[in-house]
Amino acid sequence: MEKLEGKLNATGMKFAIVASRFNSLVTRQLIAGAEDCLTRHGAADADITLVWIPGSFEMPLVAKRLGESGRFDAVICLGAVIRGQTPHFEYVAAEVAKGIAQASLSTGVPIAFGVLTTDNIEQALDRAGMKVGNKGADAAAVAIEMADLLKLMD
Ligand code: INI
Repeated sequence: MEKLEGKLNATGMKFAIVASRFNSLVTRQLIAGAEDCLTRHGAADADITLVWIPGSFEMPLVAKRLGESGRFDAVICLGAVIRGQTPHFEYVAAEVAKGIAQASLSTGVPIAFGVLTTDNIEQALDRAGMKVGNKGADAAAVAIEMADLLKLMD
């Protein structure tokens, strides 16, 4: 039986990280986790491009453009949408998730969803390197695995 499974080897791969400035207290920690994961798994620092955007709502368009550029093996989206901060929480969270999925499908480039959706800032910080791991690092690991898997499928 043939088995295809991506490995966590980022050597020679190029990544774009898209991060929102909104809630940057949280997103800076997600970026740190993602960078650490990428370089620990062999990515060169020069092969990581960080793109700042105003808020998570802007993420799908930028992720799509980065995917279309052909410059990156994978894109990692990092944001924090916090319920207490806006009555639009449901809309922003849903649109970002849908938009990122669409961008990945339309470009054929893996785009990892590292956007926290939480009730409050504490829950967000807990998932950005405090109590419950670092979702930026998790998203980066998914990006590496998916990029490797797609290469195997070429
Ligand atoms: N953007 C976020 O990334 N997180 C949030 O929690 C948030 N809240 O609470 O409003 C948020 N809003 C900004 C939004 O992403 C857009 O930048 C804005 O609507 C302009 O398009």
